[in-house]
Amino acid sequence: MKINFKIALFSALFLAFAIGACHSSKKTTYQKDYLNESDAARNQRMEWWREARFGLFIHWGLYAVPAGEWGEKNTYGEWIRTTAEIPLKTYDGFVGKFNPTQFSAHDWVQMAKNAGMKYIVITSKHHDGFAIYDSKVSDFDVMATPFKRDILKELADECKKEGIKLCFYHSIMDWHHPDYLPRRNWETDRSTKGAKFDRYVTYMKKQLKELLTNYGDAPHVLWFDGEWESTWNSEYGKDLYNYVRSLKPDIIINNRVGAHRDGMAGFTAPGQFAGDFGTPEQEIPATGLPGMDWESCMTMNNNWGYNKADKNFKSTKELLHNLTDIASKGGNFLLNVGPTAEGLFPTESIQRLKEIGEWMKKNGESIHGTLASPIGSFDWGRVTMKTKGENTILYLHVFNSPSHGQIILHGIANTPMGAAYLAAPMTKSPHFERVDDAIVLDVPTKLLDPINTVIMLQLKGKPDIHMVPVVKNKLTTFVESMYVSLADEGGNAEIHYTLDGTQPTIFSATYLTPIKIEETTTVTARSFRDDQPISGTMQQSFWKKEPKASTPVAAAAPGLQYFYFEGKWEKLPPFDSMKALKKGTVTNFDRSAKNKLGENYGFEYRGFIKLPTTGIYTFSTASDDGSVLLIDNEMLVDNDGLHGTKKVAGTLALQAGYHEFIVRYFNSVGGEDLKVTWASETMDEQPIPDNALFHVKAK
Ligand code: H79
Repeated sequence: MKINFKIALFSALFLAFAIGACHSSKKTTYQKDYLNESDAARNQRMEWWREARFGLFIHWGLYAVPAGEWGEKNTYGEWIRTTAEIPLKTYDGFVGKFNPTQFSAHDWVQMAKNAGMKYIVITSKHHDGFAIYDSKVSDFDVMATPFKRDILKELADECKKEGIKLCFYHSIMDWHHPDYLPRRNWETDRSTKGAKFDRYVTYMKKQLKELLTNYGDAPHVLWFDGEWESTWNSEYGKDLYNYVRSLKPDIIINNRVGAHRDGMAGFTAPGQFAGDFGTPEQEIPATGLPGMDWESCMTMNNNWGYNKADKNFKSTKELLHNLTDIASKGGNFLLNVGPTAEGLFPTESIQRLKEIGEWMKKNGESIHGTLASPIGSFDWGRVTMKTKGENTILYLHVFNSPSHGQIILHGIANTPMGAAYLAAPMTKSPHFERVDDAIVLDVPTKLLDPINTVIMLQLKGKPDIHMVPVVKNKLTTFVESMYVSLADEGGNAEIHYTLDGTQPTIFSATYLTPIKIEETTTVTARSFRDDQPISGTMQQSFWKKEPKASTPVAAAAPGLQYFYFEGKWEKLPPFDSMKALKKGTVTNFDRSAKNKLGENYGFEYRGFIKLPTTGIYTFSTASDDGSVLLIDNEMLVDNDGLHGTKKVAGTLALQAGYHEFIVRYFNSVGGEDLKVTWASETMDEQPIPDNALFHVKAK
């Protein structure tokens, strides 16, 4: 809510100068470039967050009033303003209806704390632009509702008391502020005349300053979102990062402050400004990412905001397995609750938080403050790790009893000192012994905990772990022959291998130089030291492929044919059966025929690609939004759908000469991008050059 007291203005200005920053949105200089930080300083700043491993996300705002229902449909969530295309004036009507009299900061914080969560991230402002706190620079805030209580203030006080770190989610995208651009394309009643994006950025910074100065030691994290629209860029992102840290140097900021997130996978494209941690959304990365901080956020049901009809809740078991999977890969889990307009958590969410808490009370030690598994993931479950003084603890999270009732942990050189059930230390401990490079534990078929039984395995000394030999080759196919390169990443070991699928022993061939193969072959390899195996066994097949025949082309002319289309699509329509608005030839993947706005259009490029040699070729498209690439009328790269810049590659064996070649691409709104590359055994990945692209002139 806005107040125009001169004093407030004066003190805001004074503060701005005192910290050496002003509200101008670009080219601000700060006393320090917070992006230039020593590893030690960064590690110290990230310490509590890395130890926490588990937090509560809360999506709460005006969208709780319609509770997911509008007109005929009841599948909406926090996006309802846009997905149901509700005009601004109508949406503003929810302000008078937001009166969550049953809200209790005490109850909310207790539920998070009892679930074993260490922090809470709540929406100070979501995309709809509504502030759930007392904002002096906006009338679209909680003080304009009948409730008139500063929700963040109450939560900040309660969290402080309970030792929970309160954090704020703040949307960059804003569907309410007149200066925010672009408008939604269905929104015809809000003129963009006079709108200035820079003025919006200044406004956003003023709100952030309120959030960073009025809530005691909160917020501990700023969680940005809605950064993917064409108006946001890295320059704004870096400036915002420095601005926030100049006001609160120890704060942690997510990667969505920048402009190069790789879609829902949530990581920032390499080489780009990436904030402090990656943010996979509704997904968990396949493996950990050494040296990277990340946090997977996830809903309990389908929606982030409250939807009264949405009963598609994940089970407590699934949620706990997600938490464990994420911890085993070195990430944090941010689990969401969407409270009602009365101020209550949905009963299903309360139930799940309670059950998670029951498990965490007994097993939380295997999650909090742990490190990623040093030995990967298993069919039977996951592993987390802690160092304790000079020694190491592996937490074996058993989801299913392993086949043959045994857990086999290959490649561990440390002496096992003890094993016990974490939740039931008095229960008879599982038997363990060393067999060659492995520690083998006997696990009963009936597990103590049907969700996740944690076995604590103590090892003597720091982790001394030797993973299986690594195959260095990118490709597993070849045409004539190939050289297979192996490496022992642990060092100080000898690799022995076989080419007939049998287990290598010390009498098998010793790996010295890359292995030449001329037929489809399975390579099996293991590391040995002092004639003893010290790793598990690696097995990889390499396939000999028949190259696709090329096509003779009589009158090849340089360049590709292009066909241009317009329409609103969520994935590629069948361009080959549609009438093109424009067509012609281009030397490469030129898009100058597109409309001025650069929105809702598509191209099909058609012709031949000429390959210099016979071999294995890899083609890729990196596009925002969707694209596909076809060779000889077969789909090789399927990169379709609405997404930020995303790269997909495909590999196949091809004869030298001409091959039919098609690339299709479309952009809806927001970022536009299309890059097409090729690579072969003898050629590094690069954009396909003009002189490889041809078409046959239509007669
Ligand atoms: O607040 C919750 C959601 O409302 C919000 N993020 C979570 C934490 C959210 N906003 N949008 N989405 C989720 C889905 C949007 C996906 C897309 Fe995109 C936006 C597809 C294309 C543009 C993100 C950016 C994925 C690719 C680029």
